[in-house]
Amino acid sequence: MFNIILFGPPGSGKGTQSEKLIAAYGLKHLSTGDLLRSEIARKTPLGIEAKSLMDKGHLVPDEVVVGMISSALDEHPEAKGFLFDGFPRTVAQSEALDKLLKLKNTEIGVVLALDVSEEELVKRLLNRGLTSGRSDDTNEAVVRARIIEYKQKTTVVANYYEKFNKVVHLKGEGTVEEIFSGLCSEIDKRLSI
Ligand code: B4P
Repeated sequence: MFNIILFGPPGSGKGTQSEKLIAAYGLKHLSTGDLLRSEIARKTPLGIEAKSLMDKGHLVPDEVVVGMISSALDEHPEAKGFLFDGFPRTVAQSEALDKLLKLKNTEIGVVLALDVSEEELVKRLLNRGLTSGRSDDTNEAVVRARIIEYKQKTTVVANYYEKFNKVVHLKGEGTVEEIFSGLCSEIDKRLSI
């Protein structure tokens, strides 16, 4: 089993690249953002609580997202590997993920981190907000709050995995194809070992 974390700030291309990576490598895609938006669409109690936080650009509590990921892992015992997109976003989430994977006798193979400048992130997200219907993409103050939340709580996740020598930084600016090809070459290197 080969498991990947696609890491980066909001708008860095995680969702975009995940679609291509799961098609190329047959991995199971686990996006906490998508899981939360599905709860919101179904108006579940979890979705209602999550929406009020997401609309302010805040993270959802660790126990909520860890619970969702734990269930999703259990639902796919046949998976040949998982692609984690937008998770983990805090050190507590990283520690919880490591424990969940250990129970399944597996671990994270690589953390692929997309680096994108702040102004490009804001531009991309506001642009997506014009068509996506995502309320967290339409307001610049909320977009900037998400980036602040990322700097304060999520950048440390890369430090956590750096301790285990698992992080590779890639430039997240350029065409979608160029970035995809850089990601694939990093994955292929590790799969051929
Ligand atoms: P997510 O759904 O994870 O979304 P995101 O980080 O905002 O965006 P992503 O990185 O996937 O978008 P992409 O660049 O692909 O999170 C939403 C919210 O959910 C969070 O703010 C938080 O509240 C909550 N949440 C989720 N996970 C959580 C967790 N683990 N813990 C706590 N809370 C959690 O796309 C952005 C735009 O850029 C698109 O329009 C795309 O077309 C464009 N784009 C992509 N690549 C490009 C390129 N190379 N050039 C130009 N444009 C590009």
